[in-house]
Amino acid sequence: MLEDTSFAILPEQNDETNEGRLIDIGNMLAFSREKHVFSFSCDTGVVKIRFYREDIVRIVFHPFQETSLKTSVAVIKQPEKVEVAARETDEAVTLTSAKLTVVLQKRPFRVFVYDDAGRLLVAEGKKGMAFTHQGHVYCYKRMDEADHFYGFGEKTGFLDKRGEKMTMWNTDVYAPHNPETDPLYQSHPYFMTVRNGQAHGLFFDNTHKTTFDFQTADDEYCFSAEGGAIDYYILAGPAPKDVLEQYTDLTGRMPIPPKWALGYHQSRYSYETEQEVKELVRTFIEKDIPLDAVYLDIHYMDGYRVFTFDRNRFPNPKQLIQDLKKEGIRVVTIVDPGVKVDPEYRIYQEGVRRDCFCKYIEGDIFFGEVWPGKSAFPDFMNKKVRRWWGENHQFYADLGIEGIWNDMNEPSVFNETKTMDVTVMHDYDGEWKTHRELHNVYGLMMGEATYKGMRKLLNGKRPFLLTRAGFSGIQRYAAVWTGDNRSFWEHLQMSLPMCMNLGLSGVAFCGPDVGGFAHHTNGELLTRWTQVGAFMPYFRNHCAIGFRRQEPWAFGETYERIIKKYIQMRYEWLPHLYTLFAEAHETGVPIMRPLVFEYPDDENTYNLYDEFLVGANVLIAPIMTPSTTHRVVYLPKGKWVDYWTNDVFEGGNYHLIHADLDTLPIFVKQGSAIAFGDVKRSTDMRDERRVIHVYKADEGKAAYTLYDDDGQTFAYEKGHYFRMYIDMEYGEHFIYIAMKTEGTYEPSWKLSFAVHGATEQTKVMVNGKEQYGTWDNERCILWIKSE
Ligand code: MIG
Repeated sequence: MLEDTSFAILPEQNDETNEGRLIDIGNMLAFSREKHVFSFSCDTGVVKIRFYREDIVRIVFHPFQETSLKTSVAVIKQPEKVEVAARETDEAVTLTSAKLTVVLQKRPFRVFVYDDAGRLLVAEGKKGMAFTHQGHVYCYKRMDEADHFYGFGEKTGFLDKRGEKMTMWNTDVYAPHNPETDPLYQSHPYFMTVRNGQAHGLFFDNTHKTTFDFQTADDEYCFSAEGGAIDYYILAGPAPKDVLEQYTDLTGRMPIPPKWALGYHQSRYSYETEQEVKELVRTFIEKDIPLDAVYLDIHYMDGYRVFTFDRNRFPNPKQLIQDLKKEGIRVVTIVDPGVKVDPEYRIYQEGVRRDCFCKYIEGDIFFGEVWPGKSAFPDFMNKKVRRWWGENHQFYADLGIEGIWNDMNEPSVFNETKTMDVTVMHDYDGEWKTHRELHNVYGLMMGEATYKGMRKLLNGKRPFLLTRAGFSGIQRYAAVWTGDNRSFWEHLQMSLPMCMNLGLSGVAFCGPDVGGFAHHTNGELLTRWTQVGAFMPYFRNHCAIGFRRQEPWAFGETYERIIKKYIQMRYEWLPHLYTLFAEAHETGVPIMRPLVFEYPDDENTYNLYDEFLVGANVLIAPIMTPSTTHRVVYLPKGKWVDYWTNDVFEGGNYHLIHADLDTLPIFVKQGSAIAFGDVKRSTDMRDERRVIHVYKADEGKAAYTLYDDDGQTFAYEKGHYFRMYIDMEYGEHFIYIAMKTEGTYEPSWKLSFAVHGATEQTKVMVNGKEQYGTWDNERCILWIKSE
């Protein structure tokens, strides 16, 4: 027993003050400038500051080694050359760019950041930067009474994270996902502060386990890490969309996904045989329910060996995949990182021979139990390994597969710590780093390996990648689904703030398992969940082994009819959604937005978690409790049109709304427009029409931009796309529409307009020519053909 040895009187055992004693950074002793880098020597080390843009400044302090300006793999931006004026007084050094002013107080060293209007964005007080001798680093900031906090990636709970304490450490949590369940699969050490209608951002670029504490004190918050440097960026805002643009300039944006990735996807753990998949697809076709992808979970593999097919269960995968593709349906296969230890298995052999697996410092491969049994884990931190892994996807590409699903990539290991030993080493392109430091980016780098590999293999076609784990920057490679939720109403409710905060963290393409993964769903829950899912960026129904089936028809005709209607609506709304995906690709803004994103002046929106916006002007207020046909909807300022009835509601108010089981409450902002396409069985089917639904106001101007392209290649990167700028001008009795197009892509569809809020007499001019529409008396829509 340890107690019986000298261990019992070891100094650390008895020194309670040693653990966690905070050491302040101390005073500034000297300041120097070398071109774009400003250095401040302090009592305990050197702080370096560099502007990345006029509106982005980076601050770094390493208490234990030379302060380096190397970034983590999250950051892809090179700093720009920014004009910065430096001024020194007895008390402080001031650095000023066109957009930001950073004041470095000397005694003690404290950081203050102001925007160009002189507003104090970030301030330090009693505490600033600090550390412990155990290697933990801390950064304290003042918390204003008016501060509200968003982002942090994938977290349970409500929208506003004020009052919360959150940890970033990618973790496989099968159950439960409760309000206090933290962390989950993703780490995004980033947040946005909204204060009195203005926003700024903070990105803490540290891959260790980090903690964000808005709970311990009322007037200060703290972000901290178990190792590494205090290395953070202040993003000036001032609007939420500016913060997103700044943050995704640093960490990257989503490529435009293939259109099929935006359709309805059906999954189950697992569709176990070729026969089962065929029957599934046949049912979708017979019932005329749209479908773009079927997922193959772990049963498709031979003994859970990645890059194999079980030939008993799937005798002819190539044929199957071809046949499905003829129907416009893709197959997405799961790929986990764990490689089965089996000397006769090519991937394992290659991995060992080429030195691709994570190892202990002494050279022994790390083995862990996962689905295949004892397994080794590729070291994705290494470029050669990433290339090797990527190239192996030839196996899938040859079968006609264009979509890959990365699971268990936290990495999850069946042991007490749930992951790889933190002392395992990574060969970070020649530098040795422990898993303790790089754990949180394992999934991100697996994503890079997979995405880049598939992109090469698909000869110009866009791959689709879905991932469970990730870190800041994961949006560059993958869509994110929120892991193992359950078939509870509470989990439907939770999926809204979770996905909205993911969106505010740069992950525009995300969604939960519709219907719930574990536990038994029911018809009503599946129906309500499908209604919401149809308007979330990623739309997949997925269910765990051993639980009640939850395909659209699983609960009888009444539910099936409604579920089908909403899946069809997804396809009708696709042109609008696709336009929003293109916007996210270009500017980093989310597709699914909390109301605070568009209305940061309106405090009613600050913790509004049970409604969301699709783009700027469509508001979704789902029913998320059982046996419920009414709810309160908050509409922000402006006039809002009920999508179903065309009734107009005054914003800045709460309204009691009635919604039967087959109604998802949807409101469209008066004055705005939405592009619709045809209901199709798959996104592969030809587009015949585009209808721009215009929600006419009595006065004013508005604009809508419609984006389109071939939906499957990267030609859009070279200007082969279609963009139409539509300007609307409204008067009581008229509407003027002007259009301009851009890009070389010529769509196959014909354009028309549907004007809501008009009368038969409303005068319509399109590009200066008067149009004579058809009046639809029943729906109160004026239909206008264009050209
Ligand atoms: O521990 O592959 O989150 O979607 O169906 C279970 C089987 C492993 C976890 C994923 C889930 C998937 C399941 N996987």
